[in-house]
Amino acid sequence: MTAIKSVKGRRVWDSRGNPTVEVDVRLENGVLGRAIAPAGASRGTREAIDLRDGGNALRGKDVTTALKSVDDVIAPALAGMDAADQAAADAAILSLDPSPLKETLGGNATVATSLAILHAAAADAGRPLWRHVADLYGCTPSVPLPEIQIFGGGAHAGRRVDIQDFMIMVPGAGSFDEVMEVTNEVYFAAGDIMAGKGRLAGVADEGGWWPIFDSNEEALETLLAAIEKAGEKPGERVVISLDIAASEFGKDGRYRLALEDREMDSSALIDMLGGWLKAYPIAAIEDPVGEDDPDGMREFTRLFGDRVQIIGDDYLVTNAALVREAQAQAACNAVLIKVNQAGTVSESVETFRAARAAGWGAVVSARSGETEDVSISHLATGLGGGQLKVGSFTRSERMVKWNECLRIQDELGSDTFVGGAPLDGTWWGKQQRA
Ligand code: 2PG
Ligand code: MG
Repeated sequence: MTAIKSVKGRRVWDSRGNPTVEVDVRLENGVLGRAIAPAGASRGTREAIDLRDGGNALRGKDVTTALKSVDDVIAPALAGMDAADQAAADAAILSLDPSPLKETLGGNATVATSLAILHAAAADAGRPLWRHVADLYGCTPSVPLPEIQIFGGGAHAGRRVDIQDFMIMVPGAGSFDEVMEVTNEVYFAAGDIMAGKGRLAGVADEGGWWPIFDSNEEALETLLAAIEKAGEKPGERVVISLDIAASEFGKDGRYRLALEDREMDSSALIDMLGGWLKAYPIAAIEDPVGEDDPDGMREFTRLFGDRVQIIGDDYLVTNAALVREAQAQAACNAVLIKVNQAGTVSESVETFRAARAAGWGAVVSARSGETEDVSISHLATGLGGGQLKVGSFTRSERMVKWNECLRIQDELGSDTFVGGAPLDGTWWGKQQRA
């Protein structure tokens, strides 16, 4: 056992230029673990609270209250505890804030601390973080399959298009390098097509192109054209995945597509998405309906759950109880794992396990506000059998995570690359087996 000596918060800045919480966990023997809290823009109402000071300074986004939680409340409770006992450390943090959404301490304070403990324990054991995670949770590590954004929309691109993430996956690739190569070709092909048509405005929050499209379908057509321009046959090595983020434009079963000035109910939205699933090689779809539309999610899953990965993000907020409830109701067949939605590593891993135990997919994910922290590349690898969603193919807060996966792959071997495995049973998996 190596005891925790000190826990110290620091204000640093994220990819959107907003303040965020960094935590240093120092052990008695001098070893350091450090992590930074990310921040979402399209947040689920049931996720851990990202505690901000409010007021006028720094547009209300300062984190001095969350830093006080770390220094004055969490630090004294963790001093002397064993850094290798992640479960006990996380339980101690939880006991300090029994509120369901961690509004007292702040989820940003708890997640940075929890991850920093994980880093400290790995460093103390002289192991890479992914190996520590695999050992701690008894998992077989594997290099994850990326989900990479080509253009942004929704809350990440001034709502220029309604749908938030237009992404590709390359499950037909044999290695992480191959995914990077193919994605580079598709990303720049998309940029060229958009620039050629006067449809390119810049880059969105996660580094995907900021589009000027007249409809959501134009986005899908452009993505398809980009895949082809890159020399790929859509639906073979490369497939499309979408984050609809429907809670951002829907409430109480009514949805409003601002771009097309159309309002629709849940079943019309499901029909529209069903049409896209027929017309385009879409292998995964996240939050197809709103977080407050369980009937819609059940219906969508009943209709399409056998051929497409249906990922709950805002709908499940990395909460194991919500995952089990959704499983009981046959809603979704995969979960997005965002450590800051849960607020601690232990709760996130519990959610991951609840998903995988029922044969669900589990996609470890970044937030739209990110930093140089690479914890999620290690978590996705160490937990094994997963997928990784980080954003696009530009901007260092994204590339640092993809590049870390390349380094991990060098250590672990490309034969552990997940490829199409987690998509088994989905539309793409069946295509592959046929
Ligand atoms: C999402 C994420 C990442 P945000 O909705 O999946 O794309 O966005 O961090 O803004 O919630
Ligand atoms: Mg999402």
